[in-house]
Amino acid sequence: MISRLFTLVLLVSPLAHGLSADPIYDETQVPSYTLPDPLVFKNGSPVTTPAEWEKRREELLRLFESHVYGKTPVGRPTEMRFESRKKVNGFLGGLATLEEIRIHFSPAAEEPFLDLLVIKPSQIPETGAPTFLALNFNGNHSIHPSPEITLSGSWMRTSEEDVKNGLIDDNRATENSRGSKSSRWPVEKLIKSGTALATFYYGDIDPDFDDGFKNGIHALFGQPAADEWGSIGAWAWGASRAMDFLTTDKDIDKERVAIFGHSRLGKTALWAGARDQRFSLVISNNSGCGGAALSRRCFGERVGRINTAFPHWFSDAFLQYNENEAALPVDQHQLIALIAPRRVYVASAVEDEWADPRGEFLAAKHAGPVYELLGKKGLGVCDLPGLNTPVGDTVRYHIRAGKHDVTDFDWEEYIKAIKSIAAARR
Ligand code: GTR
Repeated sequence: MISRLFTLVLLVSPLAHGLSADPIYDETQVPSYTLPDPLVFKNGSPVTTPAEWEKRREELLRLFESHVYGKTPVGRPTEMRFESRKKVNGFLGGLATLEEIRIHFSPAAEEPFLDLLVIKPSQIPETGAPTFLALNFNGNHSIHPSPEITLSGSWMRTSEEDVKNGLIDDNRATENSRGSKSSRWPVEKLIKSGTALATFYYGDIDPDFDDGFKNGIHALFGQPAADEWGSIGAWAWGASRAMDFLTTDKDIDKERVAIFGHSRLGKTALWAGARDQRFSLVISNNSGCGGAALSRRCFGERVGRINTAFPHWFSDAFLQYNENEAALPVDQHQLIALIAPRRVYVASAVEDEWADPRGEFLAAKHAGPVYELLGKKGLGVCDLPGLNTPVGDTVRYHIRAGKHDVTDFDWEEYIKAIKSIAAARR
């Protein structure tokens, strides 16, 4: 039997084997590493057919649950319900309609809930509109200045700058914060392209601070065990509940729903997309460590650092890989492979070294063999492309000029990617 081991030997420095907690910013200091093969079962036997991949996929999902993100409850609470709270026709000067839906998880408790904002083009084709389901950091009202969007009353993370600028007061959003993140949300551009946008505030599902999992959705399901979901697992689960609603809306093309997230929400989008096969395109925008970047490169943010700064994001089991990335039974190219044969778009920014753009590129590339086994093409290039030059098709990648952010360039490419998927047949 031929093992499909592939080894990446990079320049090794005797001083750096990834043993120190310090981030590496120099390619020559990246330790040599061997990536675990997505196409070899835990017991060493190779995966050679799509049917075998289905079994390997389950095995890999369990490994990511047990060692990285934690086990997540399967499916929706039986008593979950959707409440339409607002509908506006003639939004954006008549270009769009707006609807606000509250997803209730339990009849017994008002909280937690998920407030989903859905903005659709006024003219919807027979097949429904391709739709971005996007998690946001600052409340639905932060994506656009319109007073029609309800101001979130949920707990918000804050920074000195947000307080100084009067955007957040006592961890609650103020009226000033309407549209405060609109540079990252070109709503008119999306609508004019014929796509719909559904978005929700991630803190509705789990407020982003380490409270020992007392609040958010964890309060409803009970204290997680060491191998159960952290906040990324919870946010990803929330995305699937938002998808549950979208499948009830005839204006949405169910075959063309993309899950989108930036940074920690890019990590979330990948985990949501790996688990939930209803997402036909998964977009990781500058997701970095614990997202698209290979952990074994130890470049930029590292496992030990992320687990220290954000102890609530992953399961406690992930802690054992602090300063010990080589011992991980998985690496992030396998997370991307879990999305196969569906589309995935990994996007980096050249100044975002903390997120390791090259590591994000390599993970997308090394997911390729799984795509090929399933009859699709992988990334199709060996080397990091030039700036602002997307490569690949089913697996697509770009590195754009600039810093850690979401820009119009990114969205223009995501629009092309979602529109290249065939519309649902009706
Ligand atoms: C950083 C964190 C990154 C990334 C980012 C964000 O502080 O180190 O992993 O998630 O936050 O989400 O904005």
